[in-house]
Amino acid sequence: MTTTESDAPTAAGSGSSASQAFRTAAREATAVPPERVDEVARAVLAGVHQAIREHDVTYPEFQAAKQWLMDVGEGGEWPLFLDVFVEHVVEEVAARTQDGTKGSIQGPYYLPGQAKLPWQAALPMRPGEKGTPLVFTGQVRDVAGDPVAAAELDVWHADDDGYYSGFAPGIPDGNLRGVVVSNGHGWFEITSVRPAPYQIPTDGPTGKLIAAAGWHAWRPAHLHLIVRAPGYRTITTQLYFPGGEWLDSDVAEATKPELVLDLRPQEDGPLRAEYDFVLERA
Ligand code: MBD
Ligand code: FE
Repeated sequence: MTTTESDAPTAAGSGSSASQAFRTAAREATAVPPERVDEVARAVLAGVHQAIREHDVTYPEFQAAKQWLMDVGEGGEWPLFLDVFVEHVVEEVAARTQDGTKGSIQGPYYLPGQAKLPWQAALPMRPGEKGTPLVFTGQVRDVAGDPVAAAELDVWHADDDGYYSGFAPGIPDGNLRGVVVSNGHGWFEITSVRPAPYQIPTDGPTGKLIAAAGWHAWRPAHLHLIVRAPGYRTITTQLYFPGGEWLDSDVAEATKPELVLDLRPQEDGPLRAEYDFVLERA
């Protein structure tokens, strides 16, 4: 499928922009000892060998797979592909030792260094930003139930068309991104717009695999957060809307029942959503 043939919105170039963001992210160099490389690389290869034997994979299929792997690299979609199809298991392993609020995958669209905002703030948005106005409130506490003041809530989310600033073209830098700092009671109140569900770009190799396999390309609407405070273990997570489409079939398998927002019943005004975060000591 090409962009012009598709009637669904596509985030042209979002997948490859994610490669650029990954390369420029400050990351600690990890020296992996040879025994560990041996053990894990061997297991990965054994899994591939097993799939080939079990499914009688042919030479033409092997060559098609090789071509596709080259396309993913050349299209810059490895961060997109790996975060959609693999990261959830890495998070599952990390979660084995984690207390407090559940984590979820970071995904490919985080950008550090966003504007610091007071506890009660609107995320940067375009004049007349399209979508349902959203007010997201809550409290940051520690596992003992005491408020955590000056916690940073590093928030980012898609717009009403499902696009992320910094990745899809034509959106101002920093749109719907910000670092909100909790007050003395641990409270925060973030004004934004409700994000739309996210569709994996259909015009790249990741989208082509999804179409070729007959899968769907959707993630439920979500807010991304990194919550951090000095002395506490940082939580990277996502929050979802109750009853949201794709909540039970997220292509990235990154939903958890504990990560659904509480929507406050209301007659009019903005959509009001609540969530409290619990941090454990680092
Ligand atoms: C997203 O918005 C996202 O959160 C993930 C995990 C993968 C692709 C797009
Ligand atoms: Fe996302």
